[in-house]
Formats: sequence, C-alpha cells, structure tokens
Amino acid sequence: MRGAFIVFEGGDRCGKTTQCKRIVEYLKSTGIACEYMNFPDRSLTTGKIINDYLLKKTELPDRAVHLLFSANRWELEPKIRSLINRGTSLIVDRYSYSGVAFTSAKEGMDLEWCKLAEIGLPRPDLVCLFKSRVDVVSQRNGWGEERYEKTDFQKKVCENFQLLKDPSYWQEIDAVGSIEEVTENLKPLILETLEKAKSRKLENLW
Ligand code: Z5A
Repeated sequence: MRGAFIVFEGGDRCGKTTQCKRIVEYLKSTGIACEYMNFPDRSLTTGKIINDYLLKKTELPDRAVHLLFSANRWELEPKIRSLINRGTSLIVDRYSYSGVAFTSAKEGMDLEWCKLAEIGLPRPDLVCLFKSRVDVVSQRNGWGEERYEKTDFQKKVCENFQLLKDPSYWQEIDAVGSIEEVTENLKPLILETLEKAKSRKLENLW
C-alpha cells in the first residue's frame, strides 16, 4: 500500500514548517512511516542558486528563476515517487502551488504559463492551505529578510492561491491560533488522508 502525499501551502511565516515537523513527529510516534520534505530544497544543485536569489545575492530574470524552482522539484520527483510507492507518507513544505502563486504575483507573469513546467509532477492527495493574516505573520521572527517578504506582494500571492484552489483535494486551515491548536486541527485530516490514499492511484499535475 502506498503512502500519502500531503502538502502544506500558504503565505510567508504562516507556520507551515513548524506544523510539517510537528505532524511528522506525531505520525512517527504512532509508528507511521513518514518523511518531511521542503521546497525549495536549498541543498540541491538548483537550490543553491535559488538560495542566493532569495537572499538577494544574485539577480535572475523572472522566467529563469521560475524554471529553477520547478527544476528543484523535478530533482526530487524520482525520490517522491519511490518513497510513496514503498509506503512512506510525505509531509511537504511548499510545492508547485507556491511556484505558480509567487511567480504569477510578479508584474507581467501569466498564471497559466507558470503552471506549464509543473505538468507531470505527482499531484498531492491533500493540500492544506494555511490561512493567516499578513499583520499577524509580519510580527513573527525572520519576516522581511528575503526577497518576497513584502506585505503587498504577499497579499497578491494569497489571491493567487485562491485561484489555484481545487476543493476536491484542498482544505483551508485556520493558522491564526496557537501552534498546539493548529496541530490538533490538522491531525484528523492527515489521518483520514493517509487512510484514503492507500486505495487511490497517485495522480499527476494538473
Ligand atoms: N517560493 C517560490 O517563489 N517558488 C517556489 O516554487 C517555492 C517557493 C517552492 C522561500 O520559501 C521563498 O521561496 C518563499 C516562497 C518562494 N518566499 N516567501 N515569502 P521557504 O519555504 O524556504 O521560506 P518561507 O516561505 O519564508 O517559509 P518559512 O520561513 O518556512 O515560514 P513558515 O514555514 O510558514 O513558518 P514557520 O517557520 O513555521 O514559522 C515562522 C515563525 O513563526 C517561527 O518563529 C515560529 O515559531 C512562529 N510560529 C509558527 N506558527 C506559529 C503560531 N501558530 N503562532 C505563533 N507563532 C508561530
């Protein structure tokens, strides 16, 4: 039986990484095989260039950097399929939806063009879209250090997530509560998805 492919998405600092790690810890404590994965993975070949770009050490044309983010996912595509097919569930911190939502928030970038490089990547069984408020997250540690951490840009990104939302496998998560409250709200949804994934084929984007 295959594992489930679960993605957490949302604006900056909304708590995705915190929750991914807490859910992986929780699942492992109940004996479920699972792993944490995050995009961009800055340790990969493409990830090193992306890291320099996000830290504003290099400049790249918008389309080129968009394709690098996508290539970063394709670097891990064989590993994603292999782990899932061997029964390990993946809890993934950002994915193709961030790729499309962030690039298409830039001037002159078309959302449909942004989706093209993602075609054929595995489609998650569940996308948890973290709903927060920019006035809340902008008070959190680390806000403003990287390229996209500006209020107006983040609002546009959130609008783009709404355009990508597919109710058949997306769920909105209230991420304004405490860290513990958000984890407790996520647990039943994650367990239900793990169960359903066992008998479902892994589909592709889009
Ligand atoms: N990007 C892109 O353009 N194209 C792509 O294809 C992809 C990404 C995949 C870097 O992503 C940038 O790349 C990102 C999107 C773009 N730009 N922005 N903005 P990243 O995932 O590496 O980094 P990030 O977006 O900045 O995410 P993050 O730092 O991982 O934030 P987070 O995961 O949402 O939050 P967190 O680390 O769990 O929490 C942040 C802080 O808040 C921390 O101090 C926590 O302790 C605290 N926290 C968390 N939850 C709570 C609650 N509930 N209450 C209070 N405090 C909390």
